[in-house]
Amino acid sequence: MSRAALLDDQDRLAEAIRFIEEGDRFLVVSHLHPDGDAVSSTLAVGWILHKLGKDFLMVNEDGLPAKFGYLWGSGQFIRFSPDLSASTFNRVIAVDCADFARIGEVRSCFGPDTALLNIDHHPTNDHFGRINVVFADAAATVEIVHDMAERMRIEIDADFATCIYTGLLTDTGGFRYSNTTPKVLRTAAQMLEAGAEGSRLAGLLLERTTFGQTMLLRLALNRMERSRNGKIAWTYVTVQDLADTNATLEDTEGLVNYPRNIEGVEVGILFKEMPDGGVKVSLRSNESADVSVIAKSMGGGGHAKAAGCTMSGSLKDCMERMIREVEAALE
Ligand SMILES: [Mn+2]
Repeated sequence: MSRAALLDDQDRLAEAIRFIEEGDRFLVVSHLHPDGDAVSSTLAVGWILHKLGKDFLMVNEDGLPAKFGYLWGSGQFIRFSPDLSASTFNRVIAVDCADFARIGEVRSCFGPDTALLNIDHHPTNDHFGRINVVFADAAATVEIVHDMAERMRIEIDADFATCIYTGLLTDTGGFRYSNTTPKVLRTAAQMLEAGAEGSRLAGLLLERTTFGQTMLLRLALNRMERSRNGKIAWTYVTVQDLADTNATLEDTEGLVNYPRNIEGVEVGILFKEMPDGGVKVSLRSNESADVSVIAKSMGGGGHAKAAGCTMSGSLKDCMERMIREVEAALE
């Protein structure tokens, strides 16, 4: 990165710090269906505000996923309810939100003059804040929050370190994705030194499954199919499967990697029959194929290597149509 760009990043961070120091009362929000980075960056910002003796509320339209219950402040991560709209906040900090709409219902807590600090790492972020700290080269939003705390010279403890490590671990797929930079590993190392328990967190977040998840995986593996040339592999999950295995839709997360990971496969697909009709399709590609083009042509979207869409029709019909589309795209 150029020297000018780095200076600009430092200016943005300084602005964000001023925004925090000048206010007394904050609302901290993130995106719907919060993932590890969304939860961790919300709590890490809460931890900073707590250290500074500020008033704050952390609210999300969807509550805290139970597996993050070990994090500092998880008990104060509130699920939005309409009576919260009665209290408005004029300083809001949004973390890990690529666009304003992803904040969801919590927006009803914003006053007409709300000043918004937008801290994020998604390259598609549309800079919806008054102050925008959007660093697309950061692996996770927690990386930016950590840099803020460091710049503010707040002494980091094990609670904060565990939040930061959790966000780094989950957004880099366990330090495996291409966003795992030397800086990510240096920050992670510092968090271990500050008391984060790396192997415990990896076990909890990357390895542990529920019985329902494993039974669902067994069904999905049993049904794995592949195209004649071996370039497309797919499997599916029905509404009945979820009931039979006592699993939830969230338990299907990661299933699409099984077809994608097979040697020779270029596109892996997971079909999920939805309770309210339609079929949700997750597409993953390995090398050359840009699955976002296919997803977009079917009314969905995403990235070149990870995309999705929702189709209408029976599961069988949707599977046949989508596989034909992908075959055509690979020709
Ligand atoms: Mn993130």
